[in-house]
This record gives sequence, structure tokens and C-alpha cells, in this order.
Amino acid sequence: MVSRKIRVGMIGYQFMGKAHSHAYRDLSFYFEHGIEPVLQAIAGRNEEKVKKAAKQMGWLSYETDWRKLIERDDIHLIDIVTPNNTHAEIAIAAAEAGKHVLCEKPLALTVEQAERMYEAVTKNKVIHMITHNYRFAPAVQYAKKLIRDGRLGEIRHIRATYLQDWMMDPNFPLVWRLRKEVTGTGTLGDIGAHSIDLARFLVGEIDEVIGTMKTFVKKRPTGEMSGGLSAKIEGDQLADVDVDDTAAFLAHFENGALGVFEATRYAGGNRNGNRFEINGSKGSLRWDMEKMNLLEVYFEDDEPGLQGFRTIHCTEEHHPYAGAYWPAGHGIGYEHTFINLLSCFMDGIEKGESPSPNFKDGLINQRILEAVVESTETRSWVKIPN
Ligand code: SOE
Repeated sequence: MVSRKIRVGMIGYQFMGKAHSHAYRDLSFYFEHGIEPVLQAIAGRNEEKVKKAAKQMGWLSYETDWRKLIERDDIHLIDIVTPNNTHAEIAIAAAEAGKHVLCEKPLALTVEQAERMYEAVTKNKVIHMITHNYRFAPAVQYAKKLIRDGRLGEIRHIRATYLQDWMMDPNFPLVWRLRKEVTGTGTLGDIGAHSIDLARFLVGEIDEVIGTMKTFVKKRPTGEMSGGLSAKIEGDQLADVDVDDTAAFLAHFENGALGVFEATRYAGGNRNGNRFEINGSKGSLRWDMEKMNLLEVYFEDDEPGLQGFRTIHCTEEHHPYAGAYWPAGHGIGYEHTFINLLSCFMDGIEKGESPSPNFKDGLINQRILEAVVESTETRSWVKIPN
């Protein structure tokens, strides 16, 4: 197959930068496309650090000003892996320069920003996606297939929890993910957004929500991330935490299903507990990111006496994306969800269509996040605007 090269410019290079870089580099190991990404350049403000990151992750060049990256003629796609408060400005500039855009979640700080971002990518006819990577676990894709094929019947419940514990220590510093002006909401937008995306993907659109949010630790030492989910204290001041540590909400779906959602960073022992259980009139299924290759499935019409959840190892050619990797039983990991997402993005660029989850999904997700905040403030159900 003759490939057209698509030259990527990535802005940011930390945790998500590493996940995305790895995915661009490994994509052609597993998937064949008419489009082949080239790691053309990355951008970051600190020259020493960005240069080191470019070398380590295999980027051909670097810039210290993201605007220069967007201006470059040899860049066709802008990948945004910077903190949330920068997404809108960068994505809009990229779209106006005619570049395709991949953006980390949540799409923006506010619905207003997300609307402008969606308008920019549609007006400029560029291909866009948001990195809700968990949709691309083969087990989640297979869950979607079972639901789409009617194997679960009418969907009645989704119980989605995203439980983490990386900043339970009250001395864990006030990193950007804990500062409203940089992150928007706290746990809700950071991990609750993933549960919302999975629920929309698997169950359907949410009609209204009622929620509550809580901040357990109200002051923290100042500091910044130092790689992955570790951080360093900088200075000797304590500063106010102005975002949620935990958020919980109920949701009514347009198809009549009821959703129960919980996102927290205070669930000790749960390192990345992104989980859901879905119950329908004919069956149920369960997934847990910490055992991401497994899907538990229950069917009502199984023979009495043999009924119960069965565990499927989603590593076979029948399971979307899994066949591109190893023989059955040889599982894949977190990083492969990003490779699968990129494969979908490359298909989209080839076909000239923005695959889901795209900026429209990001905008709807943002409306749901904002509705949960509003409902927490007003202590009432809030409709999701169309
Ligand atoms: C931190 O909570 C975090 O890195 C999120 O920002 C990611 O989106 C999630 O996938 C893992 O946890």
C-alpha cells in the first residue's frame, strides 16, 4: 500500500505526550493505512526539556513556541497534550491554519470554549478527535458490539465508577490538575469525563443529571507534576484547592436507562479503577480497566443451572482491534488503546470524516460536566442542552 505521510506536530510532552508519541511510533507495527504519521516536531516552552523529550520520544525537531509549530508548512496535524486551559486557543489556531486536530480530554474549560472549538474545526473542515482512549480497549469495543446486536436487550442500568488514589496524601502538591483556572473541574472533568464518554458510547445520550461534588482536602502545598502521576512540592506555602476531589451523579438517559456515576481520587487501593456494569433486559456486562482484556458477560437465556457471569478474554480476532496484535490470550495494555484510537484517526483522515469521539462528543461531554456542576450548586436535576 502506498502511504501518504501526515506530519504531526505535538504540543506538550509529559504523561500524555509519551502515550501519544509511543502510539504514533508503533502504529505501523500493527495497522496498515494509506496515511502514515511522521513525528515531525514537538513544542514546549522549556528548550532544554523539550529538546530532551524530542530525542527520547523520536521527534525530528522541536519548537519552543507552539504558534511557530502551527505556522510550519511541514505540519499537517496538531496534537494537543497540554493542560486543559490551553486546549481552546491551540485547537482554534490549528483549525484556522487548516491542520487536523487531536485533543486531550476534557475538550475545554467551559462549554463556551468547547462550542468555539467545535465551530472552528467544522468551519475549517479539518479532521478532529478527542482522546477518550478507553473506548478503544478491545473489550469495550466488544461490549459495544454485544449491545448494538441486541444481546443485552433493552438497557436499564449503567453503573460507572472511576476510582483513583494517587493524591490521597494531603501533602500531595497542588498540581495543575487541582487548580480550577488550569483544569476547569477536578476529578469530574479529569476522570468522570471518561466514564461519561463510555456511557454515551455504550448506552446513549444523557437527558438530565443530578449530582454532588466534594473537596476533602482544602489546602495543599504548592508544586507541579514531575512525570506520570508523581509530583514535587515547590515552595513552603499552602494554597486553596478550588476543585472537586470527588463527584457523584445520577443520570437519566434518553432511552430510559438510569446511570449511576462516581469519580474520586480518594478510593485507596484503586490505582486506575475505571469500571462499568451495564444491565439490560436480556443480559449484563462488566468491565474493569485494571483487567482491561477481560469482559464479564451474563445472558438471561443461558440454561438454568449454568447461569452466571462468564469471563471472556478479549484477545481474539473476533474482538475489535485485538486481531492486529498477538495470538489469542496474549493481552495488550493501556498504551495500545492510544494506538487503536490513532488507527481510527488515520482512517478518518483517509476518508475525510471525523471519527467518534470527536469535538462534537467533547462538546456534549462538556455540557454534561457543566450540568453536574450546576446541579450540585442548585441541588436539582439539570437538563443537558442540545
Ligand atoms: C489522572 O487522573 C489521569 O492521568 C487522567 O488524566 C487520565 O485521563 C486517565 O486516563 C488516567 O488518570
